[in-house]
Amino acid sequence: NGSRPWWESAVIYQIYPRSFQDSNDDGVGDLKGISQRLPYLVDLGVDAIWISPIFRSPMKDFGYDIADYVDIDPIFGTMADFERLIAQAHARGIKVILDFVPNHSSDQHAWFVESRASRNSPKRDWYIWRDPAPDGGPPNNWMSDFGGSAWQFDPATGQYYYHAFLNSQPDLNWRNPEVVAAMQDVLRFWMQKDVDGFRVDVIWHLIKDEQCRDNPLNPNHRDGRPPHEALIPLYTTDLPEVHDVVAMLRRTVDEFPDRLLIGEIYLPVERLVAYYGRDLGGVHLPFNFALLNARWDAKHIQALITEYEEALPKGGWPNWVLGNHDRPRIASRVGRRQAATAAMLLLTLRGTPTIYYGDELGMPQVDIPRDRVRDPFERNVPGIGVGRDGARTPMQWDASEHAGFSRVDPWLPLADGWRSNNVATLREDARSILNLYRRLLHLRKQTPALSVGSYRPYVVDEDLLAYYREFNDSRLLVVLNLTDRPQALKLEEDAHARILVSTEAKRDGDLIPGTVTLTGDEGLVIDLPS
Ligand code: TEU
Repeated sequence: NGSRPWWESAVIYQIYPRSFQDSNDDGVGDLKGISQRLPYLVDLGVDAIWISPIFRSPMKDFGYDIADYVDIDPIFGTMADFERLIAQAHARGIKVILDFVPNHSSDQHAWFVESRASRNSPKRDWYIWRDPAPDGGPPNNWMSDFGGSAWQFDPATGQYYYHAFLNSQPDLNWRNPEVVAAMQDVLRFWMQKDVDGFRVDVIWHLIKDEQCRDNPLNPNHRDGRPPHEALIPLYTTDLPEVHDVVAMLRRTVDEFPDRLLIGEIYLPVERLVAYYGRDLGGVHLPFNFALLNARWDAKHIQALITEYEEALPKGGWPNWVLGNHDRPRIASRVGRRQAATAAMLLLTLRGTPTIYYGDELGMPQVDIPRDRVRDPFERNVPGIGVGRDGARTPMQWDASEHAGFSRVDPWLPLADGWRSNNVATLREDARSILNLYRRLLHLRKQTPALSVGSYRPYVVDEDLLAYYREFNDSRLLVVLNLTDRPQALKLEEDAHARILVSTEAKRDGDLIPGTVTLTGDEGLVIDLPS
């Protein structure tokens, strides 16, 4: 697919760096550890890694609170370690995508230290400062995603500053051209080091209402209700002007060849697709989170796929995710048996898939003991669903002490079952979910119909999810049984079709007469005669 950009046929793999591989026995993953595991990623068959933040940070939000955008935090290693990692990844044909967090910095960033020093500081307007309300309280009713008011009073200068997340994550003022210019230079700094792209954190938050008007949708802001009960914030996300900023970020990335821009955007699909931008001048891939909260039901998922495919702008390239470091793991959302069928869904839908590390092992969501909780989100807003730590437990490499992740007690506990559920053990089991990921990833590499082919639903009935993937004269039919009961499927053609991949490997290569039956929770990729 020479004419296509690399990221259309690529499979991206999200690495949470603290939890992937510890190489210096401090219980926390690091860059050298990722380098050590590149052979695993090549064997698995992924094309790119997206690494969550590795920059200098007080780690109040584990790296999403950045104190220096152009330096590596010592807990992950040195800039030399990073330069070695990117050279070794490129030598193995793996692209490297970094996490860009432009919406807010750490309160320990030199920019904020200077901004808060005085009302007349040259950097005062790099952040969002407002006078107290007449009653001395916060300027308005905006809420933080981590609970409570989004305004922090600063006694030294008698004003409040806005923070969409922790009060140690002050929001930058993206209406200020100096902020824009400084952040463009951050992108150039990393692209000059051959970084292949960026996943932009909370890109839909970048522009806030300048009048700081109260959010009428949530008049009881001071009752401290969790943000998730609050309605979509009216004045702090998805403002029309944000698309000008997105287009500017894209122009900056386009100064370098073949670089990818991914946007983290939690919005309904009709607002999500606006981030492809006018004339596709926005982000290449606005993350599609539709499957994060999906019910495991064929009709529902078919509706999500149809809604998304129909909403895409002409030429907009789709993408899908099953999980990330902020959401409960897929294996616990749909159940371990269905996790294999979910993997086949992710890796056979049209568009670029992003695998969350550990999901290829079917790692479960872990219920972290209260005394081991690390995530501020869990602590600040207890009882909101499940905390995020449970989806960030150490990667399980083998059955040795600490699962081969570290030689000391890791920063978070290992998931239950790690002694049998790890790379070394599953790699030896032809029917394991790890080998299903591997077989599908390698099938994608040799089957354009799967990686860049077209999508067309094969409407059968409501318990089977079935769709065509076609490219030139290659025609595949993907059939997923989302129920735990056997289901039969009559193929349109009577001619012989062949099973390329089944979720349990036991039927790979079988010829199908004309009707195929699927056991409960089974998935098949079928090669149809052209
Ligand atoms: O998350 C953005 C986001 O939507 C969060 O508000 C999410 O809803 C929250 O984590 C609760 O699930 C990004 C990062 O992915 C997240 O890890 C950071 O904590 C957050 O931004 C602030 O940078």
